[in-house]
Amino acid sequence: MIWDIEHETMPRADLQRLQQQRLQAQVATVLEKVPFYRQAFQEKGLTPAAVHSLSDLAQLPFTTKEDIRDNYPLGLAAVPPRQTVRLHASSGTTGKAKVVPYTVGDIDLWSEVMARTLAATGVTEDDVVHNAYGYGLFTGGLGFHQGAERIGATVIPMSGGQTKRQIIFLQDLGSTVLCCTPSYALYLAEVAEEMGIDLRATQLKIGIFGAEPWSHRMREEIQSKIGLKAYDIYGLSEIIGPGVSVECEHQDGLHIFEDHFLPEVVEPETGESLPYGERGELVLTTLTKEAMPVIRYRTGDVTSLNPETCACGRTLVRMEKTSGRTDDMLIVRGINVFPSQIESVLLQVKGVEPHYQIVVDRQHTLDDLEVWIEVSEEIFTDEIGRLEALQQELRTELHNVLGISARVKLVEPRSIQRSEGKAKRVIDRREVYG
Ligand code: DLL
Repeated sequence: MIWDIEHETMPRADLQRLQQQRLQAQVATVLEKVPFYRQAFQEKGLTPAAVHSLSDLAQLPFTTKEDIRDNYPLGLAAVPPRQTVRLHASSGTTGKAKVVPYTVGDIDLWSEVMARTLAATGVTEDDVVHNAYGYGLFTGGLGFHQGAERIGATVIPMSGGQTKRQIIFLQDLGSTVLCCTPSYALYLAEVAEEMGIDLRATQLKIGIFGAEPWSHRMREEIQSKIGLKAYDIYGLSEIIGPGVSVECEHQDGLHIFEDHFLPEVVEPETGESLPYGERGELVLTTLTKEAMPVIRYRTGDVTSLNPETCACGRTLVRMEKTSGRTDDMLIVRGINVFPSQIESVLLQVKGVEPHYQIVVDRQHTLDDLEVWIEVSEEIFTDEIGRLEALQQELRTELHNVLGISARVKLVEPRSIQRSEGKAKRVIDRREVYG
């Protein structure tokens, strides 16, 4: 279903006109209210009049994660604290938290884009939404909550944790929609199985999974274990939270709500804009944010854009399912390796579970890549010869996909830590030695 026909199916020429007007207004606001942007524009010799058309966007300065951290906690805010009604924060793996303020208007915008998001996956007021994204500083819980309420669905604000209780409720409360990270969805399936409960027999029909990269094969795995249709949702705190883009029923890319978030793809090294279709780093500019508008934010996420009208009727550009982050991308012996590539291999090989961890180390001067992979219960109790054959098969498959050799360590079922939120897939020990 399309929640906002006017904006989601607008002819692209009209949409671009709207984006341009909004961009001009957003630039004027940051230049008036945020000293950081005044300085960044001055350094490039730019005035507010620099933005005549959307093509001028490419000259504007970027905003990075470091800029948000350097201005911790609220140095990039464009409104005084009394107009702020909520703060969220995302921690990341290192350094200070990125704190994000919201006005009443921002919360309204967020509810609206989340209503569009849920509607795109088929959620209506008749649905019961089991929301297992974490409530709190993380934007997942409250973001989904607001969107589901706006649609008029029934929300169960589960948050993360209490996995057995989640499963009982999934069964007893007639939930039709499951919202959580893809790794937690798999964990729910695993615990349900241990409890002797078949989630495929519940009312669940839609799953909305995101907040971390996951492959198409992982989608198939989740769909077959839980018995629902799994949709990808993308977003980030610095822009709004979840609600930047989502798949529609055709699942051929994620529609970006472009009337609010203006996307570009740039070459990660040079920052040069790339044409539609080419893969690079996603850069987003907010068009209607009040408390913390951001200009050309370097998301670090790798994708490409497709502007063709979708079979669903939406004219909104589609981003390819992200293959990972520029900073998650491991460079091992000079070769780029994405955790998602490893995941797709695991999901292809019989006898292993998609629970894995990647350990990169440095032996003398050479990078060493080791993948810890859980074997299935059945294989684990089998004879040694079968384990060795499996290990060899994985080594060969990983080499085929990655182009470099990796050591494979098979570990016991359930020995890799499960996550209630985002899974931690990579341990890079090279940083420790410098
Ligand atoms: O993860 C917001 C969110 C919540 C999105 C619930 C979807 C569902 P942050 O904690 O700020 O916000 O993390 C944002 O997570 O830059 C991506 O690297 C990654 N990410 C989010 N969604 C996806 C996805 C939320 N569908 C960062 N696929 C982003 C791949 C994703 N990566």
